[in-house]
This record gives sequence, C-alpha cells and structure tokens, in this order.
Amino acid sequence: MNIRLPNNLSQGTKPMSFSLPDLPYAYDALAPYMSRETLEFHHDKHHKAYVDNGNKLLAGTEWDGKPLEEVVKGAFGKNAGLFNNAGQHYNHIHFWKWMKPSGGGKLPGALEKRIVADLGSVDKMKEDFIQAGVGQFGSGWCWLAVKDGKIIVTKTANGENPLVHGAAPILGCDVWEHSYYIDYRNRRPDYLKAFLDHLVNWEHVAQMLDDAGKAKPHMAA
Ligand code: MN3
Repeated sequence: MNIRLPNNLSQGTKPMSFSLPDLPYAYDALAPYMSRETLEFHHDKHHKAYVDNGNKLLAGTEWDGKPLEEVVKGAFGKNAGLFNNAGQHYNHIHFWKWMKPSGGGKLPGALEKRIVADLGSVDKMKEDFIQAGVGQFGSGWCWLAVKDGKIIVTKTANGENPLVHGAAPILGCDVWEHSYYIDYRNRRPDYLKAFLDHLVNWEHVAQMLDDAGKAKPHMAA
C-alpha cells in the first residue's frame, strides 16, 4: 500500500519524511466506544511521537527517502530504534482508517466469503482475533493478514506487524494500553469486542484484501 501525498507535500523540503496524518473523522466521532480523550492522546501524543522520533532516526540512514513500507521491512532486525518508530507509524496510519463512526456490522459479501473459506465463519474469526489480542502478553497488535493467499489471524509484539513476517495486514487492532486504558481500564477483551462490533470499517478491510491479492505474486517465497 502506498501512502499517497498531495502534490504540494511531495515537493519542496524533504519528500519522504514521515508526517502525521489527520484523523479521518472528528475526535468525538467514535464515542462511546473510543473517546475523544483517548483519540487526543493516542493520535496527538503517541502517534506524533513515533513520527517525530522516526524522522530523527531516519535522517542519514540508507532508508532516508524510501517509501514507508520499505523503511519498515528494511530496518527490521537491523535498526531497532528506527524500526520501532517506523513500524508504529505504519500501524497507526492504518489503525485510524480501520475504524469509522458506526462501524462494525455486516461485512461486504466478498470479504465474508473469504473469511468463511479461510477461517470457518465470521464468528470464529472474531473469536480468534479477540483471543490473539488478549493473548498478546504486554504491548502489541492483533491482526487479520493475507499470507500465501490465505487470510490468517495473528499477533505481534510492540511495533511489529505482518509485513515483516511475509504477510499483508488487512486489519489490525492496537492492544498497547494507551489504546484502551482511558475507556476500558484493564478490560482488554471488552475493548477488542467493541472494536470488532462497533468500530471496524469493513469496507476498508475489503479494500486492503483486494490490494493484497494484487500484490501477491511478489510475496511468493
Ligand atoms: Mn498506539
């Protein structure tokens, strides 16, 4: 997935440095499932810190000026500081888009068909996704990703994501405590259930599944 910048942002200063995208909805648009306060802290403080630190760590490296996905994959295992911040920048850019006001609900037909074929049923997918998020000890993410042409449920620690494990993420949920502690305190399972039932933008997930299908030939081992 390419991060497309408007022309005026890709000219002038430093073309490919990280920049903080605006949320695609108002800060209070996801309430009561994700509050204004959570989004203000999570987007304005946490995501911004990944962008600012990432830019400092990116400067002068071999990945300076490369597309974000290449920075994430290239820095993995080679430059931990840069990887952590670039990985989290990538994860959060998508996290905001994987949610929408009045999300959840019915899945687009083509996506539902693929989930039933690869994971058994939509209910089983949700159960496994929640289990992955609950089972991630400490900070990290749980995911739906496409690997070898199949949708899988997986989890990663800290800033890692399926990209560095040969898979294409199509849905991710942030299970760092900063993502849910204001609204849910320690109730991570309740947060994950609310995410799936009331926040997920399934149309965007379907779009990323589509994109992953087009990119698949490059991912053959
Ligand atoms: Mn986060």
